[in-house]
Amino acid sequence: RNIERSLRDALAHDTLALHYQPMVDARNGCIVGAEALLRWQVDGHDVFVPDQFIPVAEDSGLIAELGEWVLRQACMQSRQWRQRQRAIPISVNVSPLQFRHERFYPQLDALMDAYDIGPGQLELELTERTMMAGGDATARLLQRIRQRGVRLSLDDFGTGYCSLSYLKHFPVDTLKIDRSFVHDVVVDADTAAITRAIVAMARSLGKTVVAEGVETAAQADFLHEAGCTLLQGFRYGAPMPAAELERWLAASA
Ligand code: G
Ligand code: G
Ligand code: MN
Ligand code: NA
Repeated sequence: RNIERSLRDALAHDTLALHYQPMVDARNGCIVGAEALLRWQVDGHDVFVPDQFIPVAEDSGLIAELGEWVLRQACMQSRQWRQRQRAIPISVNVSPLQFRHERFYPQLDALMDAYDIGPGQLELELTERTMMAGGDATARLLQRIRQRGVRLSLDDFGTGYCSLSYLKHFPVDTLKIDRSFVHDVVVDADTAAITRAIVAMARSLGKTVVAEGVETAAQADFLHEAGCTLLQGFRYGAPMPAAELERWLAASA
């Protein structure tokens, strides 16, 4: 395929970049983390968006290489912020096939060593689909990753088939409430009730709760009041180049 050839080229020539979206403390708006989001741009314009090229990378087998590139960039950035600014945890998205690839854990382990990434400084965002597939082997791998000091985050929570009671079986540190819920909390009473229940249950299980896609003050107020500790969304900042996030970090140091 056309995208596949271009993607090989982009990997070889560094047309790819990670952008970073701030996660803020719901109490005071301070940056306490960032989600890395892959961008493929020329002159500031998207060539393709991740929803187009990640599936191509998965189908063509390029995902292991692309995934390693992403992890390496995130680890390099983490070390740089630790040395030059202040350490903030970085969350990296991992696609299902990337996660199941035999090279995944060895790559992760080696990169943690190479860039001297401490416990809690790296978090992986996985969807329910990724965590539910693969049975015991997946469960063991998830445990191993956490024992390595890497946090696990359940991404897009609420869009899959997971029942609330199943939450206790997922070995995750963080739960990210999908932006479709966040969008509706202030307009739909049922969504508000469900979201309150999700946050309360997650907190009672000792998990950090992040709301994604926060765009308005009303949403932020609702979520903060419901007990959500971290907020992420255009209200605080869109995904931005590392240099831009650095200016924020400098300003809030
Ligand atoms: O915000 P954005 O449009 O970039 O993200 C679209 C989708 O692409 C999201 O579901 C996000 O999780 C995914 N995505 C973004 N960056 C990466 C990445 O580095 N690796 C993987 N596997 N998925 C990513
Ligand atoms: O699936 P995942 O949660 O990784 O997807 C992240 C995606 O959400 C990225 O494409 C990012 O650009 C997008 N995003 C981040 N903040 C907002 C927001 O406030 N509103 C909307 N509509 N999208 C957002
Ligand atoms: Mn994500
Ligand atoms: Na998400």
